[in-house]
Parts: sequence; structure tokens; C-alpha cells
Amino acid sequence: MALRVAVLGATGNVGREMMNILDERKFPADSVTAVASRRSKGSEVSYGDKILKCVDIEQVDWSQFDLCLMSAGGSVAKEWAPKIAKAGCIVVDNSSHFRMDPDVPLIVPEVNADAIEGYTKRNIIANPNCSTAQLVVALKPLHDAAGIERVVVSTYQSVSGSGKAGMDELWNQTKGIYVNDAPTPDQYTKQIAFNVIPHIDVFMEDGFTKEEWKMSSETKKILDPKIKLTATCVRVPTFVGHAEAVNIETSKPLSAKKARAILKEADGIVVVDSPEDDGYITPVECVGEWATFISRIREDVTVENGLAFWCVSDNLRKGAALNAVQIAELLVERGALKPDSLKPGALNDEITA
Ligand code: 2RA
Repeated sequence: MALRVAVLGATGNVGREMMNILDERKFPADSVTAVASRRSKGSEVSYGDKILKCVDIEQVDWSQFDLCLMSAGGSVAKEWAPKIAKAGCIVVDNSSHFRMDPDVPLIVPEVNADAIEGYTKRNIIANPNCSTAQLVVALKPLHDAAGIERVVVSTYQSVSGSGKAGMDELWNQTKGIYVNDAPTPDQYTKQIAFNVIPHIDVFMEDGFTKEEWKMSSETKKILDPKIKLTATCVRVPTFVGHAEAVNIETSKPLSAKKARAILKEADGIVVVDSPEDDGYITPVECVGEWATFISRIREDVTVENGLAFWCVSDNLRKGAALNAVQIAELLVERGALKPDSLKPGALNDEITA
């Protein structure tokens, strides 16, 4: 199979990971083109052993592409995804803009792969929020086994979720504090170094943040609209890797032992779970991995049919870039992307390293 793929937003944290994962998973692309805004035109990004120079989004003939993996923010998605889709190029968008659009499937392949059939309505597929993706991968096998009725989740979200600027702020603030010259908060409302901030995205009228609303609304769309979910989303001073403390209540009894066995067999999950020093995963250990890691599985006896567990995943990978590439793989598997759709002559400014 040969396809012409564009990565839009190629210079961002997620865009760069999309390039890496397309190569790591040997996605059957005939060619990959890095696309960015005019101001990033010419910027170099890696694609395997190649170095690609970003082309200007305004100069791309989108009719010459089959697939666009987009991670360029909601405003760029709002303007460009419909144009790109209308040109015949399937769009997988990582922003939140289309996630709740009834005509746009919101896909986590391990959870709701069949829902991808709905992409033909707008030729657009939405990637979930990073904190949602790892959660529904963990919830899906337990929901199938025992019917999840309620979820309470607290997140520990790394600064890479805010992009390179968030990572720079943590780094500079941490260094600054050591020399008693910490820069004032910019990306965040308060100091993030040696601190945690219970505020991600904007506050809504009900006192929850939009990040917390996303976890609830997206889980309902991807997994089951009947599931009741309440979240507290917290920014913590780690660079990459989101962690989540999850409590669930199921309609049928589910022992920790049975849940552990089910999770061990589930797609996309690695269980590291024993009550000893190395019996659980921490965010620094998930960086660069594809899996969603589950630890600390235990029965929560404070409620009927309660279970608690710890869930960790690389937010730039399963939380964004990997999930997007897995959606592309699903499109190939389902025949939506085919060799005969190869369109020669696309912009392809590759130089070999
Ligand atoms: C964050 N989930 O972690 C949001 C967007 N990536 O900041």
C-alpha cells in the first residue's frame, strides 16, 4: 500500500511524535510531508532517518494528499480541516474542535473502532483528549466484563500537555528557584515548579474546568453515554506522561484478581501490579512507550462493586500522536485508504539526512 500523508502542525510536541510514530510503526506511507504555518515554513523535523523541511500550509494542494494528521490547535482545525476534507483528503484532527460534532467520529481504536465507519459524513475523524484516551483504554475491558456505572478520576497531567511553552516554564522556573530568581508564571496561573495546579483549560459555570468536562463528555461518546463520570484534572511538575487515579463502580461484582486478569489480556494495556517497591509504574517510566500501564488494582469496599486502580501513559503518544496513527492504520485496515488513491506530484520537500 502506498499513500501520501501530511502532518499538519509538524513542529509541535504532538506533530513531532506523529512523525516519529509513523516511522516506528512503518505506516505504509509512500511519502510524508511536514506542513506548518507560514512562520514555521522551512523548519526541519525528523521522519525516521530523514529530515523534512516544513512546507507552508497556504502552499499545499490538498487534493494531492490522502491523509492529513493534524495537531495545530482548534482555530487552525476550524479553518482548515473542512477545506482539506473537501479536497478529498481524510483528516484526523487532534484538537478538541470536532470531538463532540455528531457527524465526526471520536475514535480510540481499542475501544470503538467500528464507529470509524461514520467518517464519510465530513471526511474528518477526531482524536480524543489525552487524559480521555488512556482512561477509556483502561475502562473498556472492565465495562465489557462488569458494566461500569460510575467513574471518579483524578489526573496528574504533565506540562507537555501545554506544549513546549509549558515544558519551558517548568524548566526555567525550577532552575530559577534554585538561584532565587524564578520567572513569574506565564503559561500557568500559579507556580508549577514544586507545586500542583487544579486548573487545566478554562473554568465553566458549574465550577468544573473544560478539561474535566472533556473527560466526561468524551468518555460518554467513545464508550457509553450511560456512564457517570466526575473528574478533577491537575497539572503537576512532570515533563511527559499523564497519570490518573481511578475509582469505578460496576453493576456486577468484579474482584481485583479478575480485573487484573481481564486487563492483562486487553489491547493496548500493560499491567504492572504487585504490592512491592517495583510493583507499579510512574510517569517517567511510560515516556516513549505505546502502552497504557495499569497498577494498584484493588477493591474499593467503601461502595458496592467498587474498584480502584492507577493508570499511566505517555500523553504525547497514546494520548495524541499514537492514537492518531492507530486511527490511520484502522482506515487502511478498513479499506478507506488504498494504494489506488495514491496521487502523484504532491508537495514533498524531503531531504535525506
Ligand atoms: C493538557 N489535555 O494536558 C490537555 C491538552 N493536551 O493540557
